[in-house]
Amino acid sequence: TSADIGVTGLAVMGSNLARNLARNGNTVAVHNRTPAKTRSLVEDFGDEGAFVPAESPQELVASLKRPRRLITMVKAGEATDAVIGEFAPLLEEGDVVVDGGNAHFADTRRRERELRERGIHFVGAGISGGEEGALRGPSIMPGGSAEAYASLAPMLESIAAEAPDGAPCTTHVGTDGAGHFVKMVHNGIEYADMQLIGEAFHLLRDVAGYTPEQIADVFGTWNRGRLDSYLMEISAQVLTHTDAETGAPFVDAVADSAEQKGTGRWTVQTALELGVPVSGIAEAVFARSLSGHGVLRAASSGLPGPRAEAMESDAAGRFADQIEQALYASKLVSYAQGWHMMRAGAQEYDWDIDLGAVAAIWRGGCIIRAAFLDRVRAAYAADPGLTTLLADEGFSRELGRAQGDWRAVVATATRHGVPVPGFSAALSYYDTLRAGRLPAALTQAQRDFFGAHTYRRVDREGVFHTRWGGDRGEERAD
Ligand code: 2AM
Repeated sequence: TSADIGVTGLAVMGSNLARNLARNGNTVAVHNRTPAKTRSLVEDFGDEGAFVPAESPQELVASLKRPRRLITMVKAGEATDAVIGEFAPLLEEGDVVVDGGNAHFADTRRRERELRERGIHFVGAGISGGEEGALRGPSIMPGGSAEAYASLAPMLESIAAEAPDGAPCTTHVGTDGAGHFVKMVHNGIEYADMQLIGEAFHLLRDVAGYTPEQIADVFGTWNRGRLDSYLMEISAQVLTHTDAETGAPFVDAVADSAEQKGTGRWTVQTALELGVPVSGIAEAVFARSLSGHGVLRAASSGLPGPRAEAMESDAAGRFADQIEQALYASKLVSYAQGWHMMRAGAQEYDWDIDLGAVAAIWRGGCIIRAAFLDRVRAAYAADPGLTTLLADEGFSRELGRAQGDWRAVVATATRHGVPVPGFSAALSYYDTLRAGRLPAALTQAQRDFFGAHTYRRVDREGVFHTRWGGDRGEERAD
């Protein structure tokens, strides 16, 4: 009974998290269903800190100080339920179980409720940063009771990434599924970021005529400005890489069909249920999906496209600058949509989410870490009730400066037949929000015509219906 915390599930993420905990002075009990992994972890990395290997769940639980703290790092879904089912009977009131996997927040809510009935705290913690992050400092998004968070905070803060200002990249996000919910939105935003960078690449390659090497330079320049981010940096690195086998740019050797594990899809599904338009994220999910429809693409490859005029080389440099504006503005829209979704989720599930704090803990460790997130943090610090990030004074000024180039990029892409679903969906969202009047008025009239679905009027209160099939007189419908 000497271990500060237990980790069960010692695949790469679990092992690295256990090592991170041990390296930071915690005594870590480690367990895996297949004990060989436990042994090899201790053999290979035992000198990094204090590990207590356990061969069985009973042994693991017996080695923990009380109240016990146990992190499960197994696959989301049935495996997580199986592991919880195995450990819960061995635990006591006041013990804390943390699920560090990529669980769906609805599962986390259910598990939290079930364990709470037995007096056990359940914390669903989103962890981002991949394998490296788990080892050297991830962004950690824990959801659960305040009491459970208090008992975990020193440990989580010790292993989390540090933001540029030195703050640990973890905070108590909210109760039950709040942590896994914001992790889900994080991943949705990550999809959108990647899609937007992909569109910039596509335009620079096919319209501006740049080589991957030249595009890496452009990305490198952007990465020193307001687009400074981990994803921009690794994109530049990928583009300078040469394929060992063919000697061609590596990016040309990779099959152009993107896969997904499902968190982007979850984000969009949940957004649809909450009624939050996350069109930037949705377009990113659909773009990956469409890229993978090889048969459909082959059947469509003969469809006519525009005759594209080649771009002069001096125009290309100007175009690259415009793309930076389009990318920045579109990114801002995706983030605004993601934050709208977190606000809506917090309201629906009664979570007290500090929207600025979420931005703060994404400044380091996670895949979308970026200088930009400190701006988002500051926007919510200035106005915690901010309706949309787009309305923040600084951001709206930048959108004002970007919008001309943004439109030019979407227009040029369209003329050249280069798909920009991310840029154009973001621009449409922006223009929809700006619009004084929307054709939703006609939609409502159509609905009233064919289905007597009623409408409201601009000039007075009430609900109305027009007798379309009869004398076209108007009647009150409320
Ligand atoms: P294993 O090494 O015994 O397969 C990622 O798959 C991690 O989750 C691995 O450590 C794996 O253990 C563990 N895991 C997957 N399914 C599990 C289950 N049903 N019970 C316990 N551990 C499981």
